[in-house]
Amino acid sequence: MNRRQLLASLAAPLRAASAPSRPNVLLLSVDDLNDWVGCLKGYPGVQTPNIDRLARGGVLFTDAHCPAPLCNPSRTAILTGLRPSTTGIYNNEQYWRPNYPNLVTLPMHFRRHGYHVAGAGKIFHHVAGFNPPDQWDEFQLQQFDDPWYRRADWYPWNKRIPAPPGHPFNGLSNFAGEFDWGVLPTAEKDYGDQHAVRFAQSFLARPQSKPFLLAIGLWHPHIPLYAPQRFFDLYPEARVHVPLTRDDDLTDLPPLAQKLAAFRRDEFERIRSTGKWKQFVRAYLAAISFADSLAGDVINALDSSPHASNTILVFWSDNGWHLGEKQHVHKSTLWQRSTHVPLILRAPQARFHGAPRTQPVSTIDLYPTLVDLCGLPSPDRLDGISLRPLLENKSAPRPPVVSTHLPGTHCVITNRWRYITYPDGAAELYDRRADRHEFTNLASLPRHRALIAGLARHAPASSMPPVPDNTQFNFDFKTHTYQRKAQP
Ligand SMILES: [Ca+2]
Repeated sequence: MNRRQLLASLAAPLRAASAPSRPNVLLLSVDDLNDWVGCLKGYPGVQTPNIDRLARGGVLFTDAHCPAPLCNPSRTAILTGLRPSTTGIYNNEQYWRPNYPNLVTLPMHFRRHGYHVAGAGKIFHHVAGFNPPDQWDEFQLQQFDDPWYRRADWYPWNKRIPAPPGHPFNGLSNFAGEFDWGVLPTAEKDYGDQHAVRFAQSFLARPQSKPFLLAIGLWHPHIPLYAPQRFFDLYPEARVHVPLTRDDDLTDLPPLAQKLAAFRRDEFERIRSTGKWKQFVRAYLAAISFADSLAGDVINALDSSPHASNTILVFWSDNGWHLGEKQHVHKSTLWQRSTHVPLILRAPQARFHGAPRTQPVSTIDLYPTLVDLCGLPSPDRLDGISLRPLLENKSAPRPPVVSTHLPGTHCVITNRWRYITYPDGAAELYDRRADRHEFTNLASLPRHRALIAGLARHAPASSMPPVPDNTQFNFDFKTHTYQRKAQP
């Protein structure tokens, strides 16, 4: 071997080793977490040290919103990259797979392009039929804090056990099953989400021969608001405050908005009339800090792993949550409480990091962003827009953000305004800068006519009618197949 050949033989493996390899992706999600996070300042005094630390070390999007304010439509939109108005999937009772057998979701797309794709917990909606096994190379199903409550037909993998003594722990008997809160009579390590955390820890500790996409979906702080005592201890009841609300807040809402606010109103009325509003808020805070601790365990597992320097980490929530604002204690509305969510992206490219990005963005932008950052070809249609330009330039312009609840029921969000439109032509308009609680609907003021016309142009021009819901299919969990029922 002459010197030239020797150099060539030495250079070849060096070139191979330094060839750009695709980054890994860790998608870390929580459920029903609104902006009550330290770095988003939604509730002064909330304790989320792990999320805040991630925000400081990555890019915090301070004005991120969900594509739909409810679990299944939001998660389906984020993971398919298509809005509810594109797919016709608006509620928790619509499977995506039998309606769109050929749809390539985010995990599938990565799988098809050489990634090892793994997941645990709640990524797609958590009921059987929403999470086809062909999405994943490996998947660990959601384990619940309250297995006694879980219906056998919806959660066939769940081992049913009787409710523990003391249940329901909020002291309100016959209070809608899942709507409970308190401390479970169990060790912290036995809460349901810990199974997903352990899956992440074990996965990340292993060397991987291919680039990977790992999706870890935490249930908390979704109801039931169960958390270990130490998280309740962070919030002595005397120091907890309920959100600022106004008794006349609903008087300027159009009828369809009144209807959204009234959804499950009975639960809020009961919490308030039994003097438990503050306890309910406290339980949400405890569940948030528990979620933060669990998220911290996953982040630490990544940071102490061999994959730390080549993994894009995205932290997100599927939708927000009301705690009495607009006389409402759920989601499924298009106000700030329901649409505003935490979104943090930490990329190996540290040059992206630093100043928070304040332009409104949507979590539906995640699919195109990750495809872009990982150098994968883009699917034919995605409704979101890559966040990469905004990562590279914090002043990059962005179009207004749209969130959709029902056909023809959308909000359009800009830095300054929130415009909500209903299929009957009614509207709401809020000045987000002057009225952050969205108390005053300005839509009827003639001086805003041109502004409203401009915002309305950003709402989807038409909405796909709802696709058939689960009652139209026989679903078999063992074979994961769907059969359309005969039409009458
Ligand atoms: Ca949710």
